[in-house]
Amino acid sequence: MTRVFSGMQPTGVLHLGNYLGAMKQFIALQEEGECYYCIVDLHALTIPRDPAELRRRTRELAGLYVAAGLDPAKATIFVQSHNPDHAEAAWLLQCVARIGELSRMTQFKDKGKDSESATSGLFTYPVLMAADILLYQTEVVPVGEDQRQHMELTRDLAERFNRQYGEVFTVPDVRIQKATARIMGLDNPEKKMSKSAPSEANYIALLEEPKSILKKFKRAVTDSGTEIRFDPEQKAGVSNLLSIYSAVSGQSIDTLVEQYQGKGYGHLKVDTAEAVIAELEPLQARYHQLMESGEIDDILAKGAKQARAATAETLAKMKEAMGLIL
Ligand code: ATP
Ligand code: LTN
Repeated sequence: MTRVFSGMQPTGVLHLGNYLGAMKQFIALQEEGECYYCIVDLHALTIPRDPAELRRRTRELAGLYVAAGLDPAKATIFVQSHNPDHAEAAWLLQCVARIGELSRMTQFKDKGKDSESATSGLFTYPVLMAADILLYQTEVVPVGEDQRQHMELTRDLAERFNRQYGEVFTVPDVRIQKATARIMGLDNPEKKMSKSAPSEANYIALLEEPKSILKKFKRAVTDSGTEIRFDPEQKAGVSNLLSIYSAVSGQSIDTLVEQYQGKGYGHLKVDTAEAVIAELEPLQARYHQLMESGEIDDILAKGAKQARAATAETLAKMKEAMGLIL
């Protein structure tokens, strides 16, 4: 069975971009692979957070994973800090990673490079991500487009370690779902939908009320034309709506374009909103039920045990290869 690993940060609200770009792939892969899905709370610490909020968001994300369709009987769902091997392996890999390559990471350049007060954790963030992945001998990592550079670094670190210390790691492949790799913001279709966006009009949260979802789609920014066609360069807003509609309805973009010939943007917006609401309603119902029952804490306890069991051998191999006494 293919080993699959991916993670999401328990920060901000989870949005439709996370769901379509990452989570839907997680759900599909659990049918064919041995999957580990992690809530990366240690990564969240790279930017100062309110401790109570981090705890709440961590449970919330776990609940959303399960409510969206991840099945704890098929996949291991766990919190990163519950398996201490991640932090330990990250240290070992920091002694393989180079300052030069970490300085070139665009996420670091965007978020911290020019700030004296940025944490050193923000700088070594991608090394912890590499540790997450490599510890599980992962073969496939499903993520959105923005993680491509981090995945290249992960592969480089695996190859360098194997060369320097002997074969320990599987070199993982990235898996990016093209059609939904970059869902754009509703208020600005030139930028990706993001939970750190300054305006709430940018995203649809997974737990958002139907009324509010409809309102945001109605106000979604499009061009001043009237023609409905898929053209992300010239018609970013309309194309984004078509991508979203297609992903939640299962209809191809070509079919939708044909169906909306001669109809205005207004129709497309309302129908997209309704399709999104229909997709999210069962998820929202399951979420509330899960959280109230306390079931989520049992799922995370079981996941932590499974995760620890999966990484012990690789961590021991790393230490041994590097010259530590076991
Ligand atoms: P931020 O926007 O604050 O950088 P984020 O929304 O990217 O955060 P992450 O936790 O970093 O959230 O991402 C979780 C997963 O969702 C990653 O695999 C990421 O690639 C994917 N993802 C995030 N935004 C989008 C988007 N707009 N379209 C498609 N996939 C996305
Ligand atoms: N950097 C990723 C989150 C992340 C991750 C991982 C993704 C941390 N560790 C391991 C895949 C595999 C992000 O910001 N989306």
